[in-house]
Amino acid sequence: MTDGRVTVVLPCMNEADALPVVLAAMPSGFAPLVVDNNSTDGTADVARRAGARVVAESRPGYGSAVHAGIEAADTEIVAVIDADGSLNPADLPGLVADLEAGADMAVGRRRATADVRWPWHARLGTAAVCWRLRTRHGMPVHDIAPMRVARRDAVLGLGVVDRRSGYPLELLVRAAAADWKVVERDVAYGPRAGGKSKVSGSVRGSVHAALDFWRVIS
Ligand SMILES: Nc1nc2c(ncn2[C@@H]2O[C@H](COP(=O)(O)OP(=O)(O)O)[C@@H](O)[C@H]2O)c(=O)[nH]1
Ligand SMILES: [Mg+2]
Repeated sequence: MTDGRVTVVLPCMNEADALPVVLAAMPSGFAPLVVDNNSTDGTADVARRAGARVVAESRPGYGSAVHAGIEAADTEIVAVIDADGSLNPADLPGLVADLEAGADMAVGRRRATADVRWPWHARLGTAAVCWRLRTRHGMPVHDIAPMRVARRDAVLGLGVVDRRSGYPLELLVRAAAADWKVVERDVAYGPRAGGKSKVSGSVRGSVHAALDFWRVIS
């Protein structure tokens, strides 16, 4: 059992360096659930030492880890946030407030802090995909739900099948099809607290993400 009101799913692939910073910033009432995706840097031990619950998911991919975490959650409300320290868990209570005010899902819109490294190809990809989400799917968002809060059973009920980087995008497409009320609010986006980027920081990661996005949205 978690003792928190909200389970915070943290998909992790080698985030031992950044994770302590993220876990230390967890507001009270938010119980971290680290999903360790074949890390080789001791991520699971670091998480346990910091008091987080840990589940292992051997199938690779961001979506695999997120899905495993939501399934393992034992609270009505679940949050998902990156484990690299670029997003601040202190922004989670605001999203939960939106949910409690009637939203089916509350999502963050990244707003860069002064020192962030946010590659142009990542920004452009996000902008293009969100334009498509707004015009084709009527989903009023400007970011691809990098941080989100929703009810566990409802999210599982949407039946998202992507298990890689396309997961958050498919979630938004399915939420639109299900007529969900999705509320977006600004959240701070800063540099990683440590470790290495797996997605937008490299050409390989960016190409994979772009292909995953295209599969979902085309
Ligand atoms: N489980 C799992 N998590 C991943 C994978 N790729 C990225 N992540 C996690 O997703 C979050 C965002 O990835 P990150 O490397 O920061 O991507 P960036 O923000 O585009 O540089 C981090 O918490 C990563 O550990 C993956 O293949 N499997
Ligand atoms: Mg990141």
